[in-house]
Amino acid sequence: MPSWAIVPAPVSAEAAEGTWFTLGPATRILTPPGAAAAAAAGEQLAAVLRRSTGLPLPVSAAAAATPGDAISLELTGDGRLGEEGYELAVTGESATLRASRPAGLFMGTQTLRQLLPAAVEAPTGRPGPWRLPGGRIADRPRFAWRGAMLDVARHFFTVAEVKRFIDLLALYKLNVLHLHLTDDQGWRLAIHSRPRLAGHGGSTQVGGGPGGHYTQDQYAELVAYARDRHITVVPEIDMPGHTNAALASYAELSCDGRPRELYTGTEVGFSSLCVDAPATWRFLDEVLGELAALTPGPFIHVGGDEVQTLSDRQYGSFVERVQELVRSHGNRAIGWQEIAKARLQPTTVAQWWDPRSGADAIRAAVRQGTKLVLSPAPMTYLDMKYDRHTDLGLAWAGHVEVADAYGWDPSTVLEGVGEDDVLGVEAPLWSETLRSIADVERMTLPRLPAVAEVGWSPADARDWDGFRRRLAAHGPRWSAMGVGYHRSPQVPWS
Ligand code: TNX
Repeated sequence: MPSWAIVPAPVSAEAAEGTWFTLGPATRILTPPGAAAAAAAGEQLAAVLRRSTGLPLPVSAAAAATPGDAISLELTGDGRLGEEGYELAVTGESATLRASRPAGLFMGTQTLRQLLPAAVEAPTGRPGPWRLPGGRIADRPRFAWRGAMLDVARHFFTVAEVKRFIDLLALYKLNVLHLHLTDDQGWRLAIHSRPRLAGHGGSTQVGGGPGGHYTQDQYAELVAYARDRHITVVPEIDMPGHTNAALASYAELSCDGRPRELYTGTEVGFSSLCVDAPATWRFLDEVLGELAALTPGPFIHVGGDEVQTLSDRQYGSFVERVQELVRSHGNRAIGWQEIAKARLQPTTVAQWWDPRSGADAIRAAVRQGTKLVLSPAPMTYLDMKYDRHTDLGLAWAGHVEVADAYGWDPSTVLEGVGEDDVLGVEAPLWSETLRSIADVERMTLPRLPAVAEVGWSPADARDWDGFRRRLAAHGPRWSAMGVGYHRSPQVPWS
């Protein structure tokens, strides 16, 4: 494998030593004629490169096959490279990116960015030269679901801040943004039929700040921004627990009919919807109906974690009924691992997070055909401290250093669960201790790229020592982007 610092590592790469393609004033970006989504990948690449290089890089539909002095994006017209796979060939005269689908072209342009000098990420002009190393890459993802979760409930993050987070996902070829939209401390999405959810339930956050929420237009803007980067937003409405903000907004959701006080602490497990009350099911039908209308992707996350106030029977029948409700609105349900205690429909997905408990129920569900998203806290939780010196974050699952985030394999990490049972991986970032997007970035980098490589790269393309060297080259890239990161002592930063 050449010494290129591509993260996640591609399936195969071969350098043509001594060959370089230098971008210049005459370089063009060519896109497949008549394919709007593919043309968009070319425009997005141009937008990144123009700011720092100052080159015009005009984007136009290709007239003939692969001319010189161009970055050519081509669609193969068959399914050979899969939904997200691509091939990149760089000679002294041109760069050619081939994919079967627009998503593959987009993924390939992320590799192209990473092959250029770090300064290419700067928002304003830099000197260059802007050279791509010659060679060939063939690449496609190992898993279909490669996600990150952002908790906008414990602390609220604005549309502009979430877009910055999406930009990081895109750079590392992640394709799912799971938004944790509701919790005890805040309800962050306007629901027209229930205006007090956002208006009252969204009015605070952990520590008592002003909170905030997204209007439906703002939320749709986030979904579109992600979709333009081939990222699907999976919205989460946590239930039946983690619902204090809803209980504070609508008294009929509690069995005693009394409104709860807004909550700004960080305890978990105390709140629950009144699971047998008709008012609860009217409420959930309205909320999930409005959410389904805003959700182009198939999945809606229904939470289901850490309920301590219900019997197993109550919990199980709640989950079974809610997955049916999600289905009735045309979506597939995903929930935290606890939902494996219920009878799951074959299309429902469980998200494994807590290796301390529940493994038998998960294995039983998997034997019935349930697919898993893997988010084991000791490896993937971006809110865990790196080490004892980290000021931000929690430590209930231990410390998560870069080597922990990197050093595991999805097909062996949980006994009784193999490659085919795994839909993919996801790194959750809970925000109890994170008050700003700078805090978010410092916990996300450099661990998110580690999880991205676990989800994308074949096992035989991965090794820790190579990874930490490649990762080190991304520090200057993040600095050029104006994004902060944790200088983990495990990575040989220059
Ligand atoms: C557990 S992970 C939770 C969250 C907390 C997180 C903190 C999960 C499904 N539930 O409510 O924010 O730990 O690390």
